[in-house]
Amino acid sequence: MARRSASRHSVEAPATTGLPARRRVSPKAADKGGLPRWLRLGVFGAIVLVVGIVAVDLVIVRLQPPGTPEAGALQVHASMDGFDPDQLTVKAGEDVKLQLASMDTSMHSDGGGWHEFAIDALKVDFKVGPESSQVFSFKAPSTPGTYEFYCDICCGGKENPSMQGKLTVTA
Ligand SMILES: [Cu+2]
Repeated sequence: MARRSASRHSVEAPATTGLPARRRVSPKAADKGGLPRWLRLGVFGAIVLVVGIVAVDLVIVRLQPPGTPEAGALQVHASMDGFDPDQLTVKAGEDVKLQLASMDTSMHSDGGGWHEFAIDALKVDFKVGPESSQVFSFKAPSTPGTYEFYCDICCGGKENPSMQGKLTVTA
């Protein structure tokens, strides 16, 4: 009995001392390599804060029209969502001033933030660059009716424009 336990001891002893030793080493290494819990929480909080600020900033930039609206000019905002407004009304024969603004950034792969306001029947073709606006003018036709305007630059193009609207010419 005594011999057996002694021999068991001598056999098991290296194994038992070996295992805890290995276990003890790995947590120590992890503690040294990793950051303290409070610091990890702090870094996470800082990232959440920065991402939040950037998101709010992007929303504010999108809500603000690029450029100052010019008095007496019809305001048309163009973006990948379409024209805003997409219905315009003018008087026959009127000299129309139209301020076209692109609300999109140059980061857009589809057209690089450029948009167009074109009316084929009136030979109107205005283009505006990303996050900017420009005032254009054209003469409304003398005959009342409806004319379609569209953007040929972004998704769909001229054949199947996703950006289109109607210009109504009243008497
Ligand atoms: Cu467009």
